[in-house]
Amino acid sequence: MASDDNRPALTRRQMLTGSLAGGAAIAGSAALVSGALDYYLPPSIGNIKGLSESLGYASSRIVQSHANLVPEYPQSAITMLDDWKKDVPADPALLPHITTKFEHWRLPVTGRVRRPASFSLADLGQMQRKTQIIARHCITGYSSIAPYTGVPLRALLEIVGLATDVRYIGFQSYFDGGWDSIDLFDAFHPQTLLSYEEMPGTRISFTRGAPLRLTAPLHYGYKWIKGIRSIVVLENLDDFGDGTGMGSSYAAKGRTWAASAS
Ligand SMILES: Nc1nc2c(c(=O)[nH]1)N[C@H]1C(S)=C(S)[C@@H](COP(=O)(O)O)O[C@H]1N2
Ligand SMILES: [Mo]
Repeated sequence: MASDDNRPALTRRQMLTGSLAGGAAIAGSAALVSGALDYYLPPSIGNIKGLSESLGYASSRIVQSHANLVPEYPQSAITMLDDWKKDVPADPALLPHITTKFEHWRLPVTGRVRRPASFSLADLGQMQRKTQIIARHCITGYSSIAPYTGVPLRALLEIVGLATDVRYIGFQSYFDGGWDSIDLFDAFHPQTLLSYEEMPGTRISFTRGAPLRLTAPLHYGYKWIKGIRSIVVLENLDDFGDGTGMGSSYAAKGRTWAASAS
């Protein structure tokens, strides 16, 4: 992991403002995302005494998540690796979308959601948009600093709404039939994006993960799933992927599900 030196220092005032804003954001999304609410709130939420405890708990989770922001770099820090030029075999299911420039492509979001939906790239482009230049560390030893533009996964999950029992978000890939999953802490992390542009204004290439690619800032590169085909919202990992409960095609091959890089 890169040194902490690039992380912006948080003043106490910023932390307080951040946690207040976080509290408001939680209150605001409560109606839409009860799964997230469960995640942020302790079991005592149901009584009056529980309310103040719950607010404290929620704000400390928000401060924790800010503390876990990875450094963002200036344009000058971007590295171009030969590795990017490597051809990634695309699933034949993607081929028709190449000629139509993904006009008819849809991302299905299914599972434990209140409003199952599918989204075109144009739909995703109209949601909240974030550009970030961050480091991606491969467990085999090479890192790159690259730009990613896309929609925060959180914004998409707020649109479909999570059931109260949700714990994981699963992804299926066009490339190599890969599948992986993250928990809600990662799903709601502000730097977890579904990235559709590799440079602002330039659609992501197949090598970099077209049509859509996850950034999982706290994790090794193998969790940064390329070529996302569908998203499934899960209560547990039992029936996901190969049905062994491992939650990740890489874990099924011997790596850890957590893939923690920090
Ligand atoms: N579907 C899919 N996604 C994938 C991979 C893969 O083989 N298939 N490789 C992963 C690994 S191991 C790394 S290190 C990063 C590399 O991302 P980059 O090419 O953008 O640097 O993509 C990840 N995403
Ligand atoms: Mo990797």
